[in-house]
Amino acid sequence: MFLLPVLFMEGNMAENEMAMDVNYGADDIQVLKGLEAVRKRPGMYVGSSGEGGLHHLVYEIVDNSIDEALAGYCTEIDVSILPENVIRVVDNGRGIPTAINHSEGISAATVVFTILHAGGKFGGGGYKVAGGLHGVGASVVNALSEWLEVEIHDGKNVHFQHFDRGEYTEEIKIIGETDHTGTQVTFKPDSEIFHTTEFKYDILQERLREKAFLNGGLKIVLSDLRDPENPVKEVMQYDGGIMSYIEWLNKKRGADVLHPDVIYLHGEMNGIDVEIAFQYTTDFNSEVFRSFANNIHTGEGGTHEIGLKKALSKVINDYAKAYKEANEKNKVKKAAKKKEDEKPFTGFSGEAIREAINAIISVKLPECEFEGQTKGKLGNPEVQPVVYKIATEQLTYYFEEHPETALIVMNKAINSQAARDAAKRAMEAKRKSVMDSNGLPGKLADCSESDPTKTEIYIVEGDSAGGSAKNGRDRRFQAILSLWGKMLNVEKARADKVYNNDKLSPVVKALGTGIADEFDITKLRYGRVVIMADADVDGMHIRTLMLTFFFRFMRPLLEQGHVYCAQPPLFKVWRGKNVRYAFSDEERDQYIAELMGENPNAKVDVQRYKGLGEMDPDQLWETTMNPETRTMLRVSVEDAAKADEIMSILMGDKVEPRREFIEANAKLAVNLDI
Ligand code: TTJ
Repeated sequence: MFLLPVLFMEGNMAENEMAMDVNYGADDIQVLKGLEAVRKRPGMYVGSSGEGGLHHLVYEIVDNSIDEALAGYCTEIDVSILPENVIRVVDNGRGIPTAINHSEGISAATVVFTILHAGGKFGGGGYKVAGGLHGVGASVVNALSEWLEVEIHDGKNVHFQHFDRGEYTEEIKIIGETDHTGTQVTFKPDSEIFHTTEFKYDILQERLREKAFLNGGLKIVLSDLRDPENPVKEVMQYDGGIMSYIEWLNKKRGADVLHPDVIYLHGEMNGIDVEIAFQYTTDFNSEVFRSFANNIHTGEGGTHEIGLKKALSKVINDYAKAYKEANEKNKVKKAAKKKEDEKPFTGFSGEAIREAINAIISVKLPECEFEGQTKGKLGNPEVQPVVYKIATEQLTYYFEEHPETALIVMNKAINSQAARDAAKRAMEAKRKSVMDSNGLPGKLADCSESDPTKTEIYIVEGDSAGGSAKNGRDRRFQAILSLWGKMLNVEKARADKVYNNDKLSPVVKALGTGIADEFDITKLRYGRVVIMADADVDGMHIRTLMLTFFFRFMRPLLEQGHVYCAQPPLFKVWRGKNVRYAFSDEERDQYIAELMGENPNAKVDVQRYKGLGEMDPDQLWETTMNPETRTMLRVSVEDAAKADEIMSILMGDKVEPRREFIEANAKLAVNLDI
């Protein structure tokens, strides 16, 4: 198996506390203070000083060009990774104004790159985003770059300015003539700030492709020129916008579609622009909503998503009701009334309506409020009724225009509802039989505490690891559940099958919440649900399966931050009695060096843990389970959504997406030591 991205979630890296070495000049004291603040706490401005923050720099610059495109003046944005991980962004917009900005007394372009939050003032009427990390602007990128250069073509002259760590010694100047307009920014992220300065092509590709889909027609070119032998270039331009995005996602997932047309709804009201595209697939039990506000992915959903879900329920239920009534009238006429038709139409549940949907909603508004754990949830209350109104009106109209699609969607809802009702009956029966015993699975070593705010459960694969965990734990608040048996292919499973699966049903019983429509968070028996699997490929497989299961059947568990991945060490490094545990190759090498000290002949031993089972209970406690010393990663809904997507690709019927995925990730697979 080749499963990955989920596992490389960025940990809570310590913020960089490095102080900056600056000379305070009387005039630019404000500017320097601003830049210093950014360098002192990069996490506050770009999210982290790790990989995420590093890539954020690129989006921050590209967003300026996208604003120019939204204003209607820019059609192409070129992003290049140059040798030594230097980034260059070039657009063909009007060019940042270079004239003196009167409030600051310097060139507007210089203001953009040196004064915090200046970006918006010159944004050319695009949508601005308040709060959170978004739209913090070019000055932040400048402050966090070893150097940055801007070149502006205004149709006549080429203007140029150079900065070092956000500061300049020379004013902006003309260095040549030009016959076109546009802006070019080149920068090298500061290795004094970032733990890593190595850009990952795939990360940039995914995000820039998303931007290209969200801004239909806009041409974004991504190049990787780091290896002169092997230059990479990719053009991303999608005239169909989010409709193309749906088609692309379905293809990538290997999902078959239930109806040929992607349903597209679009409207504007009260200054809020709404765009929706969706299509049903044969991937039952999957429900994918991808939502955006001002081009920013809202992984935790929010008011736009709620508005759309309500509209779907309303229109599809109304359609089915009208359809049934029309049918009954016909039948009365024919005097051939069947018994089942006498039952009143009670409607479909939201889950049944949404089963197997693949949907995108993108809203644009003057000012977004982001909330939630990761600021990934749209909070603006005024958005919900606007989305609801536009979506209900347009979808009703769409169904009138496309009755063949409407019928397919309605029949899908009927089938989904029937399957759910059947599953519910099966669960009811099953639960009765479970309740006859003590209700808890045999492989559960429970804890003595019962207050879920204090307890945690470790889900462990395999008996030897389970044994170590059981003996190493603090039994007062830590429960251990060993998994065994064959993993159910969650992809194909409907809720009733989960209860009959010998691997998943113990998890369901131990957590106490039930699943799917019946899920009830108030019944959760453990506040933290920790997946503890080996740091190898099999471990990743299990993690991916578990996360997919939680994503599909217990999503609120993820939304409310109850799910974690334990982080067992990869190496034990020791010299005599002095023992260290390393979680990466780098850390291992660092500890070896530290333990050797000045003595080149010192004997330092290294053990690579092949699995959790190799650790004795004390080691497992100390490195992985002890709240005082362990690191655990909380799993976000987005991490789980990624796992779900990988699962669909790997377990689906289609060979092509699987082959593509494996090929694309073969590099990583090698790194993973397979
Ligand atoms: C502002 O209004 C007058 C005409 O130009 C508008 C503008 O600033 N356009 C603009 C900015 N296009 N591109 C940018 C830009 C591009 C990059 C790569 C980086 C930055 C900070 C801005």
